Amino acid sequence: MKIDRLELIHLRMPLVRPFETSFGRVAEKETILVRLESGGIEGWGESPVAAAPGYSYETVQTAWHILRDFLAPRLKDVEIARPGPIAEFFGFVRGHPMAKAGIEMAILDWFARKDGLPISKLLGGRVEEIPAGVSLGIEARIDDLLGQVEQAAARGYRRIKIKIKPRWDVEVTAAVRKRFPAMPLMVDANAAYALSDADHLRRLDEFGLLMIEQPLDPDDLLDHAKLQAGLKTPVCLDESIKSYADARRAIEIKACRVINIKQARVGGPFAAKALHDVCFAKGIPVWCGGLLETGVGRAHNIALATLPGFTLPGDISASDRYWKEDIIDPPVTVGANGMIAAPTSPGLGYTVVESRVRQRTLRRETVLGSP
Ligand code: OSB
Ligand code: MG
Repeated sequence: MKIDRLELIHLRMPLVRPFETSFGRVAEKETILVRLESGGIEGWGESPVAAAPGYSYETVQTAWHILRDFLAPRLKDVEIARPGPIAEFFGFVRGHPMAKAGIEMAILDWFARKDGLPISKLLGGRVEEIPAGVSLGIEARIDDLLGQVEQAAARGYRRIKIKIKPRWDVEVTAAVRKRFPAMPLMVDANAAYALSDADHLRRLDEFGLLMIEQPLDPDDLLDHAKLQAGLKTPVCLDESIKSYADARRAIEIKACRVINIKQARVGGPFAAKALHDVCFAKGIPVWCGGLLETGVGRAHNIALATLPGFTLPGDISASDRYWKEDIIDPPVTVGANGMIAAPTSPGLGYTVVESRVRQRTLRRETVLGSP
């Protein structure tokens, strides 16, 4: 396959509720969709960057630049024989995994459509449904958060994650745990603490949390290992794990007991699969994280989460937890059993509704092939 046309689409989508983490608050998600065409078949991917470099250094502007000026030109006249890691083409660009991931997802979707198979099959996924979890942001008041947890529990979510930061942590977790004694519960700090907070973080041990996600600086595996040694609650790493090699190191030095896999964070579906495989072999449970993706990125996350090592509910929620109207049809839904059915139809398994995409588009550019 040679790519006839590659398009970038910068979207801005209003969230149903502003989402606040330790690094900031967003009311509208900005993202980049990647659309490719070859022989009359299309393929869709998403680089779920943000407007600001809070979660990672990548933003809409940096990813657009890397995609348009480096990654897309590299694929001109290149014969792509199979879906697979595009690292072989993109090794000359250091970093920028989200930019790379958007293209790799689009290539995977293209091959899946050509073969008439769902993307989950091409990745090697096996199960037909995956457990849904939800990630709830920092709120102005504890009561507001309790209301959100209540709603999520009523919708059947199998696991609830709450965002924490200094002064929005122990008291908040205690209140949620008191109201929902049996709910599988975890917290995500997005790197808001230092090792000197270890005594404080140990207070979370009494709430029977599934895990604490990314408590410390992403670059500091060593301090995570020190923290984990004195903590009953398992440490899960998100921002720290940028590659298969990072996972190997983190497991080796016992910096974590669980890993959150995000395909956009590690450079694409096949890098994510490689990461999954090493964790599966070493008995480290993994779950699929999210970056407030539109339906396109979320469909790719659902497919990834069908791999056998994804034994824990991830941050894969229904479309209506994020958007009034998702850009895919049908929307992602969670059944009364708290499960999401992985599509069995070709490609993403959802239709990208171009009229809704156009409605939310800030910029669209053909970066390879004729406009
Ligand atoms: O740390 O997991 C995170 C959203 C944006 C950036 C970082 C994170 C998150 C989430 C929500 O927790 C994930 C989702 O539901 O898509
Ligand atoms: Mg996280």
